[in-house]
Order: sequence, then C-alpha cells, then structure tokens
Amino acid sequence: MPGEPTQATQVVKVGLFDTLRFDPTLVRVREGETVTFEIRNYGKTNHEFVLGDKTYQRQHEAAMVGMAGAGPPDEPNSVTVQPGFIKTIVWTFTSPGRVIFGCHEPGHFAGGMKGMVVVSPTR
Ligand SMILES: [Cu+2]
Repeated sequence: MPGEPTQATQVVKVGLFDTLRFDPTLVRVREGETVTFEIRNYGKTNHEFVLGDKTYQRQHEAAMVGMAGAGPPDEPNSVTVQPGFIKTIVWTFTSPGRVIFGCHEPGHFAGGMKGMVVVSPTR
C-alpha cells in the first residue's frame, strides 16, 4: 500500500536503462517496512516502474496496448519516467512474499525489464 515518506526506513535507488534492465533487479525488505524508491531513467527513451503482483503486471501490460507514446497517468505504485528524470514511490510492504516491478513500454517487459522485491516475514 502507499507509504508515508516519514516512515521510510530504506531508500532504494533504482536505475532504468535502455538495455531493458533495472539496476538493481532484486530488492530485499522486511514485512511492514516502508521503502522510498528513487527511480532514475538513465536511458534516452521513456521507462516505467510498475510495482505489483503478476496479475497486476499483466493488466498493466494490456492497458498499455494502444496507448502509443502517451502511457497511463502515474499512480502511487506506478510511474512513467522520462529520460534523465527521477521519480519517487513510497511503498509499505504489508505482507511477506514477492512483488514484481516492471516496465511496460512496448516490448520492454517481454524483453526482460523486470525485477523483484522479496519481502521477508518478521519473526
Ligand atoms: Cu522500459
């Protein structure tokens, strides 16, 4: 769920690259942790950072079809980052498991532009 910036215990800087890669591709957090993602586009084309499960990623991929160039508006869990720009997402990971982040500019997700947040349970 969307997080409170003041509650963030970790800042994760994520780079977006025209090689259709995120860096890092794996982020580890603890259940209940709030994370600030600083998402920077190092490429020359638009990229997205979309946080969600498999179903959500599939829906977002489908929604992008026919949105040539424009892309969907930013949401608390989803941003389009223009070349050279930085956008921030603050997210609280409420349950253990895996959450995917992906880019759904045409062909990017299929091309491997995805990564994973592993949320470990607190004991
Ligand atoms: Cu991309």
